[in-house]
Amino acid sequence: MEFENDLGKPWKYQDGDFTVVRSSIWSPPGCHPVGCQVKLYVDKDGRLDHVEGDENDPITHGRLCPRCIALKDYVYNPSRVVYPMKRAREDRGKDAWERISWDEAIDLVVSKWRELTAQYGRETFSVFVGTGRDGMLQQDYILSVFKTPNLACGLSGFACYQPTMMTATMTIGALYPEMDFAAGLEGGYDDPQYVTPQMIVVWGKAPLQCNDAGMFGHSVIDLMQRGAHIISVDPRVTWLSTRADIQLRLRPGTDAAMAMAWANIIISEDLYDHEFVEKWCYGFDEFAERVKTMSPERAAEICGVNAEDIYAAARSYAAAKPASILVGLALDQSKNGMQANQCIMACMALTGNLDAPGGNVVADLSAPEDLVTGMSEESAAHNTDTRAFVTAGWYSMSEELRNKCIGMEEYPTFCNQVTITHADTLLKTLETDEPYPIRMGWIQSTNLIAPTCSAETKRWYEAMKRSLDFCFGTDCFITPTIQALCEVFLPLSTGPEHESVNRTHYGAASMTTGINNKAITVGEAKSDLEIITMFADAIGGDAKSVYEGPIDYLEKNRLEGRHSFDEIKKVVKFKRKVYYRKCETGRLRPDGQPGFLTPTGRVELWSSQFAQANMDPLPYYEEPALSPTAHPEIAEKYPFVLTTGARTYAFFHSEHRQIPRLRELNPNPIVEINPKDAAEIGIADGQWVELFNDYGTARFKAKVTPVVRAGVAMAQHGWWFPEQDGEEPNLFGVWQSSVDDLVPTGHNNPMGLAAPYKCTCCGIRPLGENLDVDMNLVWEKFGKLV
Ligand SMILES: Nc1nc2c(c(=O)[nH]1)N[C@H]1C(S)=C(S)[C@@H](COP(=O)(O)OP(=O)(O)OC[C@H]3O[C@@H](n4cnc5c(=O)[nH]c(N)nc54)[C@H](O)[C@@H]3O)O[C@H]1N2
Ligand SMILES: Nc1nc2c(c(=O)[nH]1)N[C@H]1C(S)=C(S)[C@@H](COP(=O)(O)OP(=O)(O)OC[C@H]3O[C@@H](n4cnc5c(=O)[nH]c(N)nc54)[C@H](O)[C@@H]3O)O[C@H]1N2
Ligand code: SF4
Ligand SMILES: [Mo]
Repeated sequence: MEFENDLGKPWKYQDGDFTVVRSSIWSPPGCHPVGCQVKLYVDKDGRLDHVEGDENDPITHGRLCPRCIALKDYVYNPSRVVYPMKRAREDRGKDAWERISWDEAIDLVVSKWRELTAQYGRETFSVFVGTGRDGMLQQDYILSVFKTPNLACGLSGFACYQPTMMTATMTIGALYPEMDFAAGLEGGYDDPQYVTPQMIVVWGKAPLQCNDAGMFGHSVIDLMQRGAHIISVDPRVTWLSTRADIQLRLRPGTDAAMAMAWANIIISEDLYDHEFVEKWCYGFDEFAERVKTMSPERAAEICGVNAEDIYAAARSYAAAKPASILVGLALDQSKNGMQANQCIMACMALTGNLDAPGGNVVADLSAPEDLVTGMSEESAAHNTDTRAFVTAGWYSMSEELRNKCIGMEEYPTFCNQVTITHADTLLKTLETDEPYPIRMGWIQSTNLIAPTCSAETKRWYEAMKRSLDFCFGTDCFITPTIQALCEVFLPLSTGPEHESVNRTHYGAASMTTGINNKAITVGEAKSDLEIITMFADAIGGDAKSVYEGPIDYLEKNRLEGRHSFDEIKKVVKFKRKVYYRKCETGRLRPDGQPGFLTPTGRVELWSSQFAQANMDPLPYYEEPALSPTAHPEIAEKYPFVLTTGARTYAFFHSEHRQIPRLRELNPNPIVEINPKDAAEIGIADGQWVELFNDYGTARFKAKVTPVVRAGVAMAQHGWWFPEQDGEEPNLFGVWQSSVDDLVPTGHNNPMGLAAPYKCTCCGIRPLGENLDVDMNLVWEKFGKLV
């Protein structure tokens, strides 16, 4: 336990009239678990006065993004609901909510659960979850309390890090290798063990906006200041790409061709690390043979970039020692993305950068003194669980029940490893009651119709309305999803209102552990942990066989040492030890043997686990199914490649639209279009347009800008308008700019993973109307805090 890392002030201290609580903050509001340390200034009345960055944070040194600075506006937002509420089923969609007590709310849910599961079986209850945040770490407990095999994420192909995780597990035998930004090292960038990467490849990722999965995005800038160079593989010009040595502005969805060409160059020009390959790689010859089919010239044609730039990029990456690659969401949001990632991870291994200081660090699951607990022996032994840190609840159910997980028949690898339903299959079940009806739902941590965790969103909305006899939701706000579907609302406390633990990379490849300290109380809102405890108490019986309450959860399951929460919370954040070249020391395998946790004990360039799971064991290029480039008949109707969801500083997915200060940064839903395209279809900068394809339509304000490639439309996701009428049919205007309505279901890879959120097609037509948001109205509605 590295208590000495904390050099700063005590976790709680007095500053004039304020009590300052230092906290490694997590959700709500949503964020990926970077856990940037904040100082929460609480006034004499126990109210949050303001938030500052904590200069004692060993990683961020007090830097914050606008969402944390605006935290107070979220906590005391006038539209926030801090009491439980109910309404009648026939009042779904109406503002007919009535305040009730927590006891009544829990009773209502549990009695409905007893009634419906008695009639239809435990599997009739589906718990809808969104992206990782506080709630995700408790998904395991939700399963162990409710014993349902149907934890559901509506994101098609679980196209958020699961494909990347699966690729890493099946080729490297560990969760994805993160860029080494010295986060776990005691001395940070100056630690004697650390080597600054000479080259950082930013591949389909926006680290500055996203701070994705616990990677402190700004560290890229820190490292640039220390000499790191940048290569950008992104169709868009970004702040980072304008500082890059080489920009590869590829056509969306073609990353596998690009990555194969990189591997081809590295092998054919003999730029690889022979010793590492000899000792630690499996299937080199077959892999080399396969990537040879993708010449840089062919890749250049597919990707729409210059072949010389591909050569230069692969050579510079291979020459830089060390070099690291940041892989992002773009690789999950294409059916062919796992193959791209397979090559990218192969490049890390081929160049000797895998698990090297300043390269990409392999996740350290088996380190005995700071083991990620909760990893069942079963999953550790078989290396089958990409979310190994959350499986106790899954294995607390009988095999018979687990086998009822929707999608198990078609995608057993997916369901068993991700321990979650297969989204597109669940959608069909909700539409047809096949193989059995889903009659009860919990909107636990998603705003799926907003649109976030859905594709062909209107279908989800209709299907859930028809299928669910009873539905309840937990959130801070009445979201469009809750307004459309729920009978009971359970108010959720925000980060400053509860205690929790914050592990970067969700504990999968943690570099730091932070403590989310409680500073204030607001209304009757409760945390995810408190809510699940109330359910466990009300249900009793086998609901408690795995679950022993939140204190147990915090103290035993999420802390690296055997220290009490009270002890550790004073530290606020500590670092996990980092070990390099773990394949040599036996740290990657439960049996302590050298090597990787794959069937061959090596990095499998020819993946035996891909082969077992019905996938080609070697990488290949597959053109996006709805590609206007490859299919003239598509191009005629829908000439643009549509890529969606690039993040902004202002919002976390569908959140923060009701925070005027953040909304000012991005008042309207934006689609970016290249000036050449705009001129051709007669669109002026700032004009409203409609995007359309076979699946739906959505309206956006056009930003005409050369930062986007010609032929590509880049649209934002997660839009709703909290300032608008919330009742059906308007539902806060949720259907106006619903970009996921244009994303098709049914385009996952053979394992059931990945989906074309970043490479589908659309047409664009100009609109006569001006739909600009009236920011005065937004300020009027949400500007005055309560
Ligand atoms: N077109 C397109 N669609 C996308 C994407 C894209 O790139 N393009 N990205 C996809 C990705 S990667 C993801 S992960 C999904 C995200 O999808 P979601 O997770 O559904 O998105 P959010 O809007 O962040 O969160 C939903 C709700 O959770 C609540 N919430 C926040 N914190 C907590 C908490 O700690 N506990 C609980 N119980 N609730 C909380 C929020 O108030 C919010 O209403 O969106 C996906 N949708
Ligand atoms: N502020 C903020 N931060 C967030 C979130 C948020 O909503 N807001 N969401 C969180 C979540 S759940 C996730 S999963 C992460 C995602 O974080 P990132 O991985 O950074 O994902 P994106 O911002 O969706 O996209 C990254 C880049 O991919 C580019 N891109 C688009 N299509 C392609 C393509 O086909 N190929 C390549 N190579 N690049 C492409 C985009 O131009 C963009 O610059 O962010 C997390 N952090
Ligand atoms: S990444 Fe930004 S929003 Fe998330 S905790 Fe850090 S400062 Fe706050
Ligand atoms: Mo995500």
